[in-house]
Amino acid sequence: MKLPLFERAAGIRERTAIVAPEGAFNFGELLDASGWVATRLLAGRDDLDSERICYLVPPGWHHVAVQWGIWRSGGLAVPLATSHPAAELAYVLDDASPEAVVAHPDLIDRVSGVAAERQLPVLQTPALLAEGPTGVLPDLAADRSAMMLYTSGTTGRPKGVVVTHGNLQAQVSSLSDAWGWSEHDHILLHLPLHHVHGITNILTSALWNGATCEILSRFNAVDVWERLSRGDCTLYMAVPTVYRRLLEAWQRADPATREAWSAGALACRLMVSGSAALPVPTLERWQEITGQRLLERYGMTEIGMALSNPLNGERRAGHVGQPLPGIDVRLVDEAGRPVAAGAEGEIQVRGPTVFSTYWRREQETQDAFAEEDWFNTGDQAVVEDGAYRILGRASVDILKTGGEKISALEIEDVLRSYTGVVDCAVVGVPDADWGDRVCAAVVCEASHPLDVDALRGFARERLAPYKVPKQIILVDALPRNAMGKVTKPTVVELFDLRDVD
Ligand code: MCA
Ligand code: AMP
Repeated sequence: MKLPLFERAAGIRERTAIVAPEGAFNFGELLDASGWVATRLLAGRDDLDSERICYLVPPGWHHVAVQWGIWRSGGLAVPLATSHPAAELAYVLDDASPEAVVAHPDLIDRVSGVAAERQLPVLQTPALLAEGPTGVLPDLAADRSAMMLYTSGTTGRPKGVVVTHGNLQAQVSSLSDAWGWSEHDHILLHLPLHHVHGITNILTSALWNGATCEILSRFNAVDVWERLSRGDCTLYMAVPTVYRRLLEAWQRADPATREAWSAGALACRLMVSGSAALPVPTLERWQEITGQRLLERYGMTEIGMALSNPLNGERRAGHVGQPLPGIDVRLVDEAGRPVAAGAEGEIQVRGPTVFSTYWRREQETQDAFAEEDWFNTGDQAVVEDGAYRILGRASVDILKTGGEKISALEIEDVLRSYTGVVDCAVVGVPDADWGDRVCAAVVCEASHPLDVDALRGFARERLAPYKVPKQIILVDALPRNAMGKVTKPTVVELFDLRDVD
């Protein structure tokens, strides 16, 4: 069976698929280049049979050609985060146990050492996608694994969420119906390509619909405004922190520039916010300056998108709307029973969009599901006049900073491994810019004065930059309850609540 994503592309070879720092490429070029990548990865075999291929490639043409090439060879695509230090990359390589790593010349130094230590071959772009022979590529069924994205949870280190081609198709089809995607769409992409938001909602949705995805190498508020002001982008999607950055840049601009930028934003047919709660003042201010009412939606790596405000109809501030087409959503109480109308509960999701498994973690996969295939999201919500409102997460140890989900426990483990640290507590302090600002209270040995900058440097070598605490304070003891458990809400109070909307 041929996968519909590639079949559809074959029917529109001349349309522009990707505009990237490397140039503009049509669907025919994407099929050709990904065919050469797939043939090289196969190296004479019929099918990669879901072997993992990790790739560290900046957002752009090479990235997309490599992703499609892995898919077309029957491999399981494991994108590596371009912001991660070698230690985080090493963790993913150990967990995913890929057969090879693909690296872009700009990033190869970060991964070549850790790959060599594991005797993994490193294949380089652009050579991997240079013109060459195209062999026979395998036919793939929808239940074949497509990609694995790493996500933090309440236990242990990040887990690989395995998504099948069928899951991906269901996610993209649902969003296409709900948000009215068509081949006439043109969307900007600057979000990282190791998350569902960038990969599924933007890149794959565009390519599925024969639309154009224009990739910026990184986020810069002025660049985004300048690009929007050309008036030919139809869609824009980002996280709340990005909208806040855009508002700040607009505020700093002169009146003529503001007018041009606002007109560009108004020319879009839809602007979407998600990955974290959109503060109502951000939504309102955005509408004031652009005339656009942001559409807020809710999703998760394991399920894609589940809830969305409508394309046409009321987009209620502070709410995430209704279940998307084809997706079952319900709220349950602590015993797992559906709650009465209007009561709070945990969101459960079921449907063809829900992931297949956590990579090599059978028990955790089982624990994540209730009876009848309902996935437990760990998010609390309530339905008010037919629209869901997210109330927060069940666990205080899962934080969202600038749209990145992180585990406080993982950061604590790293801080505790630093000589002189006796104990620590990592918390998310409410912050208007980041959502949760990652902060740490640290207890150190009385005999061992601690250099906070050195501790931060230690963390920076081991953790993704967004996990490194923005603020570290030294305390004599951590606040604990009668059971001896650290009371995290009291730890939060040790830090400033800055300028929170
Ligand atoms: C960068 N920094 C951060 C973050 N990003 N700190 C905390 N949280 C962050 N998210 C730090 C850097 O380490 C650096 O610190 C300083 O901020 C400036 O870094 P820079 O790279 O210039 O930052 P930026 O380019 O302005 O990045 C901010 C950003 C980015 C654009 C908001 O974080 C971003 O693109 N976030 C979106 C992530 C995303 O796509 N999430 C979706 C996952 P220092 O100066 O100390 O070195 S959720 C998902 O996929 C689900 C399914 C869903 O619902 O969508
Ligand atoms: P991730 O697994 O990184 O995809 O993050 C998913 C989590 O982001 C969800 O479980 C929610 O906690 C949070 N999230 C996503 N969208 C929203 C939203 N619109 N409002 C509040 N939280 C959100």
